[in-house]
Amino acid sequence: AKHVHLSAMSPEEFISRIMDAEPPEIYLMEDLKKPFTEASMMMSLTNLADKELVFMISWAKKIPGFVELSLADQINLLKCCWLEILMLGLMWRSVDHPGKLIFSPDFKLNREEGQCVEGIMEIFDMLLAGTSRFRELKLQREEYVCLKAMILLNSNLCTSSPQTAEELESRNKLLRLLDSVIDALVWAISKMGLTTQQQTLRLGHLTMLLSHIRHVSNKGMDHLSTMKRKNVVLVYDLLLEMLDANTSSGSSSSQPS
Ligand code: AOE
Repeated sequence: AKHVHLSAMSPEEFISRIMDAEPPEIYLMEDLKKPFTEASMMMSLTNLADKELVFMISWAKKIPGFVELSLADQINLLKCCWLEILMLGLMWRSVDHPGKLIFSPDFKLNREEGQCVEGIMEIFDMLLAGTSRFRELKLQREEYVCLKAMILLNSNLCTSSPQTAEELESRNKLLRLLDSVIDALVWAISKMGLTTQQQTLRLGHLTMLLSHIRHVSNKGMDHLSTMKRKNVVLVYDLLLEMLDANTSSGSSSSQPS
């Protein structure tokens, strides 16, 4: 079932493909010297994000149809949503650990530990609130993978205005891809043995959580750029340069600066 065209793929097949695309568990592999300082905590968080972003690119490429989009669209989508994707992943890992943020199996923080970084507790609280909401809803793995793909494919829709024929074609592919993900999510919800009305409500509740995630991501971006102004976040590897070298424009609009 490797080369099935998107339009010929059942929601079930689509979900199984995006489940296979899931990144592995990522370990930080540092000896965390507690108590944290502002610099050491930000450094560990940044190191973790660096590793996760590498896997995020391979994850995106495994979503059926993603690599058929124009390169410009692929890059813009990832640029717009990388922090939202990281945050949804974090919420998913933390869902069974009330009050804790499971950044990785070897890097878990509770909200009080956020005290050492100025402004971070506010973000932690919003992340914990989203996590609690997913816990209340008993988010299923199938739903989680669909939501993550939805964030990626939806991140750019309202800001891109296609000019050329090529851009238009890529945008149409993007819209069809988004349809497939919505179909997949609807199918996943329909497997849960709910009434039709309950299924509709669940779809509404799950998609409304995406607006909370977008909000937290915007707040997190602001926070990251104030940290960078204070020089707390040091240069994050060569990752950014590597990514920028692959772009046609060489711009990085969502890079906190
Ligand atoms: C959330 C989830 C997660 O798994 C890891 C992290 C680590 C840092 C956390 C963040 C999080 C939650 C919000 C926090 C933030 C630190 C401060 C903020 C707590 O309040 C994020 C560390 C980010 C490090 C910066 C990495 C730069 C990436 C640039 C990306 C980019 O511009 N492009 C083009 C890359 C696109 C790649 C796919």
